[in-house]
Amino acid sequence: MPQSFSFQIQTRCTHTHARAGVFVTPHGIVETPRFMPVGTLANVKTLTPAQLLDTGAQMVLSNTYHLHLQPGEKIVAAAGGIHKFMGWNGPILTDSGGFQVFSLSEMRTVTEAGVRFRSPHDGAIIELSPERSIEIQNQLGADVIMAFDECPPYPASREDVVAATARTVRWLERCIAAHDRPEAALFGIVQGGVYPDLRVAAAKKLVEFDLPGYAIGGVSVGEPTDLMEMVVRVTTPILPDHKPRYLMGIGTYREMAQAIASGIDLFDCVIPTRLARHGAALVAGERWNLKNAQFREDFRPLDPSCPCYTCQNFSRAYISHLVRAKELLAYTLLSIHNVTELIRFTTRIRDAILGDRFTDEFAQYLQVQS
Ligand code: PRF
Ligand code: ZN
Repeated sequence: MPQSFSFQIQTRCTHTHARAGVFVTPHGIVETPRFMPVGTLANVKTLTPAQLLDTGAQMVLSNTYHLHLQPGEKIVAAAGGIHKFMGWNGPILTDSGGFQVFSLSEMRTVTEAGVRFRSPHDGAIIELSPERSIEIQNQLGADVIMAFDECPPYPASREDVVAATARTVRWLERCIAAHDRPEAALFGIVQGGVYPDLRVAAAKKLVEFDLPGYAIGGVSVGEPTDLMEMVVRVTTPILPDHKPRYLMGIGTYREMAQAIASGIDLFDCVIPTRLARHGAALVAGERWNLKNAQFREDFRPLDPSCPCYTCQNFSRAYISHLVRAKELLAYTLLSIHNVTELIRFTTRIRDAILGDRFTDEFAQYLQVQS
């Protein structure tokens, strides 16, 4: 690991593979396990950095694909890097763009060289490759950068997944060769679809590169939850114990609790901010639509036990009113609550691991599904 990074495990759960750790980056620490809010276009939608800090956020995720399309990495670099540009002085991780090209772009062609697609803004042809992705990410200047990978869809034939997984390993070698900025830690991404032997083989390959951290990708692409949990269970033991592990694009209670029990440390997901923009709140493990009539005269906070600014100052009735009137403040208040809620879920698990109470307190999420 580059000098400015370290990962210390503080406590291990005595019943599962869960661990509580501290990941040190050049822009501060990340106490794990932890949920990372998504700031795709160099902002977590509707939140100022001060509001974001109050949610308990430590590391924030941003996106190579989106920032390359607009405003372009040159502008971010000219601003002094992504931290200065977006006014967030804490740790930042950028995703490589691989997954976004595969999930968001039409008319893409994939070759060994890389991916070619049309800009959804102006139709211009854009090419991303392992080298380009790393170069763009280094210009953006995040603390953690991700390898450029090929994420096969679900379902996909074994043959197709073998090819995508092998290509992801070859692309990783090119990412490592292109990466020349010690201020950033390059994480590798394990692909392999829902084939346990392919996952294990890919993870073994990646570990040979002795990277500062590893991610599990290619999950939550439409497969049933039990298959996703199986993938995490078989892959995690292969990854080095003393390096941070990141499960990409996951952010439901059960999936996070299960993955933490398998030894995952980091998560990201757009769920809390996307739900907020649809007028929904995450409360007591449920999704509440604030437009519902039941909230019109309900003067209690969203969640009386929540310490967030929204719950400390506003009622369900008020938020329901804002949502119905389509007032922009609705989305900010709901995002503050939802992001706080998911981070708080992971910090409650972290505290439980530190006190070795994880399996007692989170038993409802940990039963294996048949
Ligand atoms: N690869 C990358 N980013 C991702 C994923 C992936 O497989 C996922 C999987 N759902 C989310 N984000 N590079
Ligand atoms: Zn709240």
